[in-house]
Parts: sequence; structure tokens; C-alpha cells
Amino acid sequence: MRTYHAGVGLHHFAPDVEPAEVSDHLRRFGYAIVDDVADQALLDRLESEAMGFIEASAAGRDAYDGHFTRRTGALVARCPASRRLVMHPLAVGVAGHFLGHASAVQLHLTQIISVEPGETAQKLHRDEMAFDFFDFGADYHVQCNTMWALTDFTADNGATWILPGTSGLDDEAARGVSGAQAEMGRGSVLFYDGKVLHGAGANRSAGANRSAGANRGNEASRSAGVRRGVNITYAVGWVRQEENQYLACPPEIARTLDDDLLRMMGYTQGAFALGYVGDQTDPLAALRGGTAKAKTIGAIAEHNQQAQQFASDIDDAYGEPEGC
Ligand SMILES: O=C(O)CCC(=O)C(=O)O
Repeated sequence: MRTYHAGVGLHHFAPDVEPAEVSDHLRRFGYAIVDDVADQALLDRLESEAMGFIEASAAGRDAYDGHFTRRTGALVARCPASRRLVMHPLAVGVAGHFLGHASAVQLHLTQIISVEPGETAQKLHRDEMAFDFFDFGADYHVQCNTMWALTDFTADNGATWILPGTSGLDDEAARGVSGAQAEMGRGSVLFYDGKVLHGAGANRSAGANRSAGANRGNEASRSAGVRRGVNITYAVGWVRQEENQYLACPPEIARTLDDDLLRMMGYTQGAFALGYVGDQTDPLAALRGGTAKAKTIGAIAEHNQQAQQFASDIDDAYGEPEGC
């Protein structure tokens, strides 16, 4: 599906909005934009830490990844400044609220997406397709995504298209929905769920000289016309992460990171029984050389009624099942 009609205006929140309000909007419309959240100096640092890796990243291999789009991952390991975006209180607050039905929330991927002049519009899609196109049902949200604007996002340079309200619609019903581009200034952040139809826009800006040698020159000239977003996504703790955090960030770097960031990266139980090491050792303890045990079912799934029922059943002594 590539046909979409501009027309609707997307709603923008002020930077002091409460995470719950953003999460509620996300639940209703599949997206939310919050303006002017990230510190500009932090983005400057991130950009300069990332630039060498961006330049070394190959363009996409198909039209979906984008023949004029570079994707640069492993941000936690490569770019210390990215860690503050991963753990930004607004992002963590929204993800925690939106995915609060799960026992754990984890980092799903980190990627700077550089859409260069000449790029065509990406096919509209729903991010949940990554899970082998499994149908989780309209009510079960698996992902909470952020796209931080590292450059301004404009209609001309490829600001993300969003089709609001399509999270609960099948593709046929979504066909008539009007879309709009998430135009926003550097430092603003677009939230979107894993079900909403969306895709990167075409980059029609005059931009940089695309001939050989265009990568020479200073940072500004190399980046002219490029739309750059920092895509940091979160998922419920029981699915496989899109970016393998245990390899993208090697243990020798991981050991230098703080516990909250490590838990977000997956060094925690994803749910009861998911992610322990060896003799049921907690993964964060294992990384640090400790032996603390993973939590039991009653402790990990505090707000899950089925888990609590299960825990109370096993606490009641009972005999052999009938028929044994
Ligand atoms: O870069 C964008 O605006 C969106 C990218 C996207 O949706 C994707 O690559 O899955």
C-alpha cells in the first residue's frame, strides 16, 4: 500500500506533558508527537559520536530499507550520548505506561535512520510484522516506538508518514484513512505503536551533491538535506529483541553501564522464567559476576492475576493430581 493522502493535522504536545497523557493519545490514535524534548547539546554530542559510524553504514539493500537510507545501530555501545535518550524519563514513562500489561519492558532496537536526498517514500507498514507477521490481536500492544528528530523533520526531507487511528484497522479498512507527516523540529520526538501504518517519507530536498566524493567536506556539508532520526523502540519483555543487545553491546562495555540501563537492554527477566542464566541466576547478577537468583513467578508478575493465582496455588499444599 503506497497511496496516502495528506490532509489531517497531527497533534503535538508540549514538552512538560505527562507520560500517561502521551500514552493515552498513543492508545487512541497510534501516535503522539512531543515537541522540544531533547537537549540540543546532547544531540550535538550524539551526532558527533555517531558521524563516523553513519558514514561507514551502507545504504539499504531494498526499497523498504531504502536505497538512499543509511541505518546505523548499536548506539548504546557506540554513542554514549544515546544512553540518555534510551533512558529519557518521558520515553521510559510512556513505554512503561503503554506496555504496562507486561511483566517487563525492554529495549527493542536503537538505530539512526538517515534518509538522504533522492530517497523515495517507504512502503507503509506496521512494525509488529517483524514478529513473523503474528497476529497479536488489536488490544495487545507489543511495542512502543520513538523517533527522535536529530535534524528537523519536514514534508520535503522525509518526515515520517503516520496514518492515525489505523492500529485497530485491517489494511482494507485503513486504505481510506488520510495520513500526515510528522513534521517536527530537532529535539522533538514522535511516539508510535507497533500496529499503526507508517513509513519514512520521500526526501525531495535539494540536499547534498550525490556524486562520488560527496562524503568529503565538513559535517554540515556531508549532511545537507539529510533527514536524520534516532529510532529507539521498546517492547514487552517476552518477545525477541529486534536488535540483539547482548552482541550489539559487548559484555566488556555492558559491565560499565548502570543497572537501570542494563535492565532496559534486557539484563532482567523478560517474564517468569525468561532470560535466566545457568542455575536460575538473574542475568544482571550474572553479568556482574554475582549469583543472585532470578525472581519467582509471584515476585516477577506482581500485577498479573493469573501469575498471582498460580503462585498462591503452589503455596497451598496439595496432593497428587487425581488419577495418578
Ligand atoms: O524513518 C522513518 O521515518 C520510519 C522508518 C520505519 O518505519 C522503518 O524503517 O521501519
